[in-house]
Amino acid sequence: MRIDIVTLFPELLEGPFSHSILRRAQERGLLEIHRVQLRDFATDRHRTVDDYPYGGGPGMVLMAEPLANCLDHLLSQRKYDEIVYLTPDGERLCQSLCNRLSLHQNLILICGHYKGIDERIRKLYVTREISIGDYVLSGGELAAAVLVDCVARLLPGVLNDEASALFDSFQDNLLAPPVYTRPEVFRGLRVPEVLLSGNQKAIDEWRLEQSQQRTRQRRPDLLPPD
Ligand code: 6GU
Repeated sequence: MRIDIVTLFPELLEGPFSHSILRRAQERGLLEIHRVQLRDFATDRHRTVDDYPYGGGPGMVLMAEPLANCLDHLLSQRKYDEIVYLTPDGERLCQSLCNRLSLHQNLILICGHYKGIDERIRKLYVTREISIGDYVLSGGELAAAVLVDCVARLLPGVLNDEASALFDSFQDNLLAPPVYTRPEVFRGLRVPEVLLSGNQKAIDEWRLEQSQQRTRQRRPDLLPPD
């Protein structure tokens, strides 16, 4: 998968992809991330990318022209499956959307700033608008990093134990069960006996029960209505 991220702050997107699973995914050639500096597509000598909103009000708006030039440049190189604009008024990101996005070959992510981007870019280019939750970030970069992380770990070959994404919280609308590792007793707290029993059927049943119980207690909204 190739992801082009259009941003005014490419430095914000260096750290998140340089370690651990995302780094390995890139080293293995499973994931290619390109940071595209929007300012390089400005048309005046001051390299202006934002301007005051028509109608007044606080904040600045990312201008249509630099964004259109940038997107036209990318679109002239290859076909993209989706052009995603990260915005708090977009569709809320969830695991099933990550699953669907992970099936694509080429994505563009647009990071907004200030009061957002000129509405005409949304009309003319953007195919999908995504929010990562009901709170406001100062820009789309952290949201883009979240989206890339969630999607990249689903690509075949990225996780070492390929089955492990299948058992994540949310993959089946259940929260994950508790996990334990050595030692058997820590500050007086024992690992549940069943996990030491070697009885895989009993272990699977216990995990399912714990998942259901956790989901009922913490996230009843995830359960089907009865
Ligand atoms: Cl995608 N962008 C910004 N600026 N804030 C957000 C968001 C995105 N998702 C949640 N809050």
